[in-house]
Amino acid sequence: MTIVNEVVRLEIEDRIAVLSLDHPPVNALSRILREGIATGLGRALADPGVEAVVILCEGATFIAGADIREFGRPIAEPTLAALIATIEGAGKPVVAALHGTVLGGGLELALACHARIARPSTKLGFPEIKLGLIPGAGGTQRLPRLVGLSHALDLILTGEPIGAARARTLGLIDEIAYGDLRSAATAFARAHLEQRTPLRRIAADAGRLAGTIDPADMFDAAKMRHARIIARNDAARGALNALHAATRLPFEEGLAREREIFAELMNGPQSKAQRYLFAATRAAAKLGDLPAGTRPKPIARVGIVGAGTMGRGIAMAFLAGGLDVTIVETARESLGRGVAAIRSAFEASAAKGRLRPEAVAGRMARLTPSTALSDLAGCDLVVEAVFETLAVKREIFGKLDAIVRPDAILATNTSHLDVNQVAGGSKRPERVIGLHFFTPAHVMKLVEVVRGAKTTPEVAATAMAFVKSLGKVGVAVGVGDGFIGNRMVRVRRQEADRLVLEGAMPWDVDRVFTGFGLPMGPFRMADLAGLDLGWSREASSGRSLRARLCEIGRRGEKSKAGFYDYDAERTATISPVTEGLVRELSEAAGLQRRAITDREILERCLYPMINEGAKILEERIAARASDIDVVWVNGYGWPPVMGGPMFWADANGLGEVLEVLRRHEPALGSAFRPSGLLERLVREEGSFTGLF
Ligand code: 3H9
Repeated sequence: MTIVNEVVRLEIEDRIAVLSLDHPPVNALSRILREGIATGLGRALADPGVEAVVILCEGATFIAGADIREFGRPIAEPTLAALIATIEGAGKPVVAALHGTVLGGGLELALACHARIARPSTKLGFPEIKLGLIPGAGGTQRLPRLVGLSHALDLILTGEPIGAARARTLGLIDEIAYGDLRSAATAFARAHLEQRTPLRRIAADAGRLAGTIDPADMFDAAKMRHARIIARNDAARGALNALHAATRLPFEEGLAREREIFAELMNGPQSKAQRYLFAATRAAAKLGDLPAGTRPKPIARVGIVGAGTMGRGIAMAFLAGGLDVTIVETARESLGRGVAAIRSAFEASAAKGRLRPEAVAGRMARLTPSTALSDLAGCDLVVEAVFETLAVKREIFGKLDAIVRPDAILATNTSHLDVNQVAGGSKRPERVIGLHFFTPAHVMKLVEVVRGAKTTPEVAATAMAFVKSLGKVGVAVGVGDGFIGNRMVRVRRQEADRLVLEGAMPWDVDRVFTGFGLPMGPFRMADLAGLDLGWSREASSGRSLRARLCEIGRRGEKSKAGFYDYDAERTATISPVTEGLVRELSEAAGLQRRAITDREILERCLYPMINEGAKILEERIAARASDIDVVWVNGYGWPPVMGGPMFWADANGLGEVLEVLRRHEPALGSAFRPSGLLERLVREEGSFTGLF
C-alpha cells in the first residue's frame, strides 16, 4: 500500500490498482483530493504491473461534489476538468465504485470512468441547480449521451438524486454490487480485462443523443414538466442552454459552452444567494453554545396531544419519519376524524404516486389513537398541539408530568405563546421546548425550535437532531411573541392592512410581492392559511377587513372565498365583495382613498419587516441573520434564488433600508423606528450576514 498524499492511498492487488479516497466528511473534491487522485492515477497508469484501476471512497460516501468552499476563488491546479479528461483518456479501464451520495462533480468524475458499479443504497444526482449552478465538469455533455436527453433534462433541472436501481435502468451505472463493494469492483474490473471489453469513453460518441429524433419536442416537454423550477431561475435556463449545446455541438465545443455558462452563473447573484443558503442551512443546524460533550438522545416513540389540523400534520410527519406515534384526543369522534384524515391524506399521496400503496398500511400500523393521556407513558417525546390557550397548555403539561418518564421531552407547538410560561405548567421546565411546526406540518420543512429559559442543552440538541432526522430544517429561536417568522409577518400584515384602508386593494399589494419575486403576496397567503385562524364569531371585532370577511363566511381558499374568489381549480380572481368591503371600511375610518404606488407598497411592507429582523437579532431571538433567512425560505416561500430578507437587505444596501425607515417613521410609527443594530451597521458599513 502506498500513501499518495493525506487523503489518497494506492494499493495494487493482482493487476488491479485501487485508489481509495478518504477526505471527510463527504469526500468533496478539494485541491488536495484532486491532487491525490491525479498523482495516484498517474502512478497506476505508468505502472506496467497495473492493468485496471478502481476508484473508491472511504467513509459515508463517494465524492459528493466539488468543494463548495472553494467556489468564488481562483481554482488551483489540477482542475476537475483536467482530472476528468485524464481519467477518460486513460489507456487502462478505470472503474468507479460508488456508495453513499454520488453528487455533482462526484458523478461527473464517475461518468469519466469507463464503468460504474454501485451499492444498492447509493443515490446519484446533479444537485448543482440548488446552488444556482449547472454541472460544470462535463455533466451536461456526458449525461445526455449516456441516458438520453429527456432523462438528462429531468435529472439536471430537478437536482433530485435517483437510487441505484433506477440508475441501472437508465444506464447511468453498469452494475449493482450486492456484497462487499471493493471486492465487487475489483472483480468487475478483472472481468472487463478478461472479456477485453473496449474502453467506453462517453465523450467519444454521441451515444443516446444519436437516437434523439426531435430534441426540440423534448425541450418543450421538459419546460412544461418543470415550468415552476424554470421560472425566474438563471441556473435552469443555463442548464437548458448547456443541454441544447450537447444536442448540436461536437463534445469539446459543448464542453466549452458548459464552462462559459457555469462561470457566468457562479458570478451571478442567484448562485451567490443559493450558496449562502447552503452554508446558512448547515449553520442553523448547529447550536453554537452547547457545552462540550452534549449529545442528543435517540427518540423512537412519540406522542401527540390534539388531533386537529396541527396534530394530524405533525403525526404524519412523524409517521413518515418511521416513528411509532400515539395520538391523543379527548373526544372519540374528533379522534376518529383526525385518524381518518391522516389515512386519507396518505392514500391521496399514494394515488398520486408519491408513496408506495403498501407504505400507507405500514404507516397507519405505527399510529396508536387513544383518548387517554396515560397511553403516552412510554414516549420519549410528547408534542402538545391543542388550542393556543396558555391555561390549557399548562394544564396538559401538568398532567403529563405524572405520566411520562422523567427524562422524556415535553414540546409545545405554540406559534406565539411564551414557552417559559407554558413550561411553568410542568415541574420539569428544563425538559420543555417549543417545536413550532408550520401548516401543513407534514409538508412544510421549517420547524422553529424554541429554547426556553430553563431548557437544558441536551434537550435542545435532541430536539434539533430529531427535527433533522425527520428531513426538516430546524432553526433554534429564543422566546418572544411570534418567534422569528410570525413576528416579521405580523409587521408586514399590519402595514398591508393599512395600505388597503388608504387606497390599495389586496391584489395590488400581492402583485407587488409577486413582482418582487415571492410566489404569493400576503393576502393570497392569508387566504391559503385560512382567514379564521385565531378568529371566532363571539369575539369578532367586525372592524377589520379580515373579521368582516370571516363574518360573511369568506374564510379563505378552503371556503372558495376570502380576500379573493376561488373556482374549482383554486384559481384566485378579484372579488367585488372584498372590494366593496374595503371601500366601506375606508369610509368608516374617514379616509379619503388615494392612488398608492408600487414603490410605496414595497417600502412599507418589506422594509419594516427587515427592521423587525434586526430587532430580533438585537434581542437574540435569532442567533444569526442567516437563521432568519433560513426561516423565510423554508417556512414562507421566500425564493432561494433571493437568499432571504436579511441577505436581500445586505445586497440592496442597508443605507437605503435605513433611509426609507426614517422617511416613513414620522407618519407610520414604531414599526419604522430603526433598530439600533441597523443604525450601527450603516454607521460601520457592516452587514447583517457579516455579523456573526
Ligand atoms: C459541483 O459539484 C460543481 C461541479 O459540477 C463542477 C465543478 C467545476 N463541499 O449536509 P451535511 C459539508 S457543486 C464542501 O450536514 P448530510 C457540509 O458543509 C456541488 N463541503 O451532511 C457539512 O460541513 P460542516 C454539488 C461540503 O449527511 C458536512 O459536509 N454537490 C459539501 O446531511 C456535512 O454536510 C452538492 O451540492 C461540498 N460539496 O448530507 C452536494 N457537501 O459539518 C451538497 C457537504 O462543516 N451536499 N459538505 O457544516 C449535500 O447535499 C449533503 O451535504 C450530503 C450529506 C447529501 C452530501
